[in-house]
Amino acid sequence: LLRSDIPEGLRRLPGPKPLPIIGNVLEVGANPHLSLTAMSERYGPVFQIQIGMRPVVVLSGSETVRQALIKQGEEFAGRPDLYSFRYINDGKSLAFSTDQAGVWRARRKLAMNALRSFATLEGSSSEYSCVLEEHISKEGECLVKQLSTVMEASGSFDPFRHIVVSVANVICGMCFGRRYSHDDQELLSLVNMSDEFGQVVGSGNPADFIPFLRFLPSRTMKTFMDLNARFCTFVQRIVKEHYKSYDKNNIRDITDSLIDHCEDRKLDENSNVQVSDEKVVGIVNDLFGAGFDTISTALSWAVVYLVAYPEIQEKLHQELKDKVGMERTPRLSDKSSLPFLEAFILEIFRHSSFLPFTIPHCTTKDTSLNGFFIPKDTCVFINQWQINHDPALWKEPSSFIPERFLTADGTAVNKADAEKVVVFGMGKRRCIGEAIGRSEVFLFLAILLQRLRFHELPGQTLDMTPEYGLTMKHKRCQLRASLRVRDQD
Ligand code: HEM
Ligand code: HJJ
Repeated sequence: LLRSDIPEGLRRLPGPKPLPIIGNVLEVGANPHLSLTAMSERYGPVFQIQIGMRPVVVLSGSETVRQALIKQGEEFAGRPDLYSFRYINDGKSLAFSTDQAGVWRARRKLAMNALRSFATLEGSSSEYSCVLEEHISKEGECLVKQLSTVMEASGSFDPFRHIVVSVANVICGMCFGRRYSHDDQELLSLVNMSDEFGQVVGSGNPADFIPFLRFLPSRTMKTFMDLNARFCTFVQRIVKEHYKSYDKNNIRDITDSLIDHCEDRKLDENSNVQVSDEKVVGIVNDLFGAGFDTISTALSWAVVYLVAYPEIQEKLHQELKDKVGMERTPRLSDKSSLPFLEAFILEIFRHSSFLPFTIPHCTTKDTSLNGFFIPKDTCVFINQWQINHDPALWKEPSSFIPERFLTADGTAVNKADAEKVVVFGMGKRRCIGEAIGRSEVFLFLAILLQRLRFHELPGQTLDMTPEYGLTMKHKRCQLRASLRVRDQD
């Protein structure tokens, strides 16, 4: 961009000097959340890097991100056309495609309504406040059994491997009206590859920006493409079965409700169809993918933190024992009486920042931020990790201290502090699964903490270094758990 192209009164974006062809790829490196946070200290909350030949604007700082995504929401609500996004859901993903504003808005509304109505639906008995609670409760109980069975048989377990199946079953219940066994090979082959999914889709993957890299053989890229193909085949088969048994008077799950929306539209002579049936029913791919990947990552981190901080684990169990007791399963309505658990979850979101960047955004028109000019169609990275570790917002940001979220008397979570944590994005593109995500993390954890005590394997040290990606995961590990028996400490 020439200086003369910048409108009067606006400044040119600061940032490191790019090398020819590769731009700043070397400085961004393998951990963009760390390198781009360091750059924000040098260049400020709005700066520009170049990945390959393409400029990317990086936003940090709570105020700047709020200004862009909320106050100037419309201008920052686009998605860039990135190479890897074309393979997700056949290029028809709700979250990753470059749908125009009208199409994206219509699909997002459908997805939100479907999620809301199938989470809050009445459960099968009065024991449960809603089907979401029923699914989590049953899968949570089943996970406790599964972990103790594996402990007896093998003496240790990989927490992610089992958590991901339980979490996938909750979203499968709502989306498809069915669940899978912990040994179902088809489901396992889908949900056990989310590391590769996240690595390819994570902000700053050079292959998204530098075309010649696409021709180099890459195992991760191949796994990513295979995974997306299998994902589509898996969902399409379920959708076909739903079309066959679809009954307008008995809408069983989210898939049925999306099919129903398409059928209704066909009967309506005035309907002005702008979104294809495929794009409507394809929403379920995103719900399923987002529904298992994010929550299983959060819970798996939670278990690793419990093992790393045994005194916190005991305090959490004690809180459950005091407030819920050992005689019944915890419920969603117990949340307000378990402030330490809520603080622990917030601190996991903040400290791990396992979603370091949102999905990349893109400007929808020429705009400006903090006095800097940003042209239309510029790719924008939002650094959530930086906000969650900003010394201007947090005391000792690198220490894991759940108590930082409690009020002085320790009986409640401080709402203002809770709201400073950013993991669901903000504004027009913010997560639509936030309520479900928070409920699942809370209730699964409450059930696990009530019934199990997690330990490290003797002689093994935990590696808590995250592996960079859309969702950052800890390295796979082996842990142990023992059942907590009633009336024992
Ligand atoms: C988008 C976080 C759970 C569905 C997002 C974004 C973030 C996020 C950071 C991107 C926002 C942006 O681009 O600015 C999380 C976290 C979760 C979680 C931390 C759990 C702890 C879920 C669940 C669902 C879901 C359970 C659905 C069942 C979506 C969808 C989008 C999205 C569809 C795309 C929205 C759009 O592009 O308009 N989420 N999410 N998420 N999330 Fe979540
Ligand atoms: C997936 C893991 C997948 C999709 C979508 C279509 C909608 C994580 C953040 C937001 C959620 C955004 C969405 C993710 C959907 C996954 C995820 C995987 C296949 C998919 C920021 O994610 O292993 O496979 O197909």
